[in-house]
Amino acid sequence: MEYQILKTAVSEGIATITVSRPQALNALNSRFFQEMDNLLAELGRRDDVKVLIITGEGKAFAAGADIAEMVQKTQSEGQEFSRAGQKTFRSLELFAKPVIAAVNGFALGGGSELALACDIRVASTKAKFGQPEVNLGLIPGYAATQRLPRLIGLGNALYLLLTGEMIGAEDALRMGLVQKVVEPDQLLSAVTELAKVIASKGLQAVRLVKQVTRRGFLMDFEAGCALESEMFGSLFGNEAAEGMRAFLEKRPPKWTE
Ligand code: CO8
Repeated sequence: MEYQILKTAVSEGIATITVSRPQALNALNSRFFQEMDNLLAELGRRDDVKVLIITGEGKAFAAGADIAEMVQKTQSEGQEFSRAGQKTFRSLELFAKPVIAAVNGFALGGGSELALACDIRVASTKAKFGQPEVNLGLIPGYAATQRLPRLIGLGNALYLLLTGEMIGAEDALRMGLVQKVVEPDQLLSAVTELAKVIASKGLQAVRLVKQVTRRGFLMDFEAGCALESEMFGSLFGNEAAEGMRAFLEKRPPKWTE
């Protein structure tokens, strides 16, 4: 597939995807979702990609779903547009490798929902977050009503969803919406460093941390613990043997790719 909106660079095990439609503040249209589906399938198959970074070109991460495309939709088309986007963001959430959002600017509506589907969010001091759907007579359609309360608590989520207020990076940090805030010119280097730290760990362990934590979060406690024990056990005689042996031999581990 020829990518018109998503630019990808892969280096040292880290793939950086840049949403590049700056003239529309990276508003998410149907083409974006087609490209993202395709790209996730491609990058998922590549052993040389261990961590994914998603960022935006220009002054936005993504300023929402494309209002110009949505305005003409009927009820059933609106529902379908929502479902298709939810499916893409769910694939991102379940992507086998960790995904970090490097939020460079506006992350509004669907753009905020894109960040919410990532595993970790790092924001530039210039980032702005919000769920302005109510300003348009809409509600979120890419699962912010579901992910936001799970991530930042019901009170904070309802505050953002009901007011449509745009908040800055420091407020987002206080609410737990982002994990770190850095200066704009340091955003990509800081996120790349973070990605490198993760990429240096045991590959299977990293994948299982994501899988067990995400799946377990939606299970009851006992079922989640049972899943953890099963996956914990699966690493023995495997990657964990090398990791523990390396510790005892006082040397860095040599992970198999
Ligand atoms: N969709 C389409 N075009 C957009 C969008 C968008 N979401 N956001 C910005 N643009 C366009 C503008 O129309 C403008 O285009 P043009 O130059 O052709 O006039 C260009 O980008 C630049 O934007 P502005 O001139 O407005 O830039 P400002 O710096 O003045 O303002 C803002 C920046 C504050 C971010 C402003 O652009 C804005 O408020 N944008 C809309 C934000 C918004 O409401 N987002 C939520 C959209 S709804 C949504 O995401 C629902 C998701 C679920 C959908 C489920 C499917 C049904």
